[in-house]
Amino acid sequence: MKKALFVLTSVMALSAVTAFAAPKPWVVGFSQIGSESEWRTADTISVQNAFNDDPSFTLIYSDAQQKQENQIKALRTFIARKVNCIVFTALVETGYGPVLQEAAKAKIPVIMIDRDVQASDRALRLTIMGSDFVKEGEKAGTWLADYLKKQGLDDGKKAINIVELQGTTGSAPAIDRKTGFANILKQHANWQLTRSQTGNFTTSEGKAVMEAFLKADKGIQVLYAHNDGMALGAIQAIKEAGLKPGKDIIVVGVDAVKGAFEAIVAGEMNATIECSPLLGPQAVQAVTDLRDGKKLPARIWTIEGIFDATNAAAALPSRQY
Ligand code: GYE
Repeated sequence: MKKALFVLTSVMALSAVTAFAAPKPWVVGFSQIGSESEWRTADTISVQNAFNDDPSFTLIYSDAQQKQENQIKALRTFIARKVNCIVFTALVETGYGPVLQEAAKAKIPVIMIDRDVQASDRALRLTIMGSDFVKEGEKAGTWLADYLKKQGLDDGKKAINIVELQGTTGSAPAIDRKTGFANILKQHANWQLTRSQTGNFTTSEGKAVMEAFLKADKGIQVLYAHNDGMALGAIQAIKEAGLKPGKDIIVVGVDAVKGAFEAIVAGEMNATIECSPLLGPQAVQAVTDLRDGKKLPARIWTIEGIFDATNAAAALPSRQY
């Protein structure tokens, strides 16, 4: 009798444990590209906080420090560890086909955030969430056309001398922001893109490349930078060359980071096209839906605006990045 009672209580205790134990957290591997910009830092923090705040997930974070081989290694480690899901930002578009195939073979779903892989590899990932970089480039061009017209600076005939600072060569935002801006440039026969070089999305390289541009060309009227970090570096170079950024040279960037708002308010930058890095909550939602067996949309867009002297000061206090 005593023994039977012991067995019974043990079974009860065991079923109580099974009934109340929290399910094992889902393990998510996040392969980030590095920390090249203010934008990237905000993005990393957003994703880490969103997953770490949810006890039903365990996040494994890996920083590739701008090296594709590090990123491929990290993805292989995630596959070997049999994570439940991979969240991935591709440094450049090409070169990930084989590792994505390995993930597919291991039945590990891959959710891209921010930067996508090349079109021919897109069937290997589940979805992509982030910004429309082509549209951002188009917004920059359209904003410029409008501004030049309002300022009476463009008669449609006299050449407008534009220089471009590109992002990391081969990355989705550099390719697409160039394409988007070129779409608008094509509509203005007198706009001339006289120089276009990579500044690798960093402030220091943006400054160095702009210094070289300014040395070679005294007639630059517009700078279009693929991110604000490079624009802010270029602003330094423009000042050091004895010119007034925002006045002698119109400066347009992308991201809408705090530094750009401050430069616009100071009259040293003219516009920034918003690209939100706050992808964490959206990423958690997508992974949760995936875990719940829901079908994810093929594309999850973020919604973004444009900031210039007309609205930057009012928006600045509430900016999160
Ligand atoms: O614009 C830039 C960053 O991939 C959209 O990468 C991102 C870009 C962002 O370094 O600042």
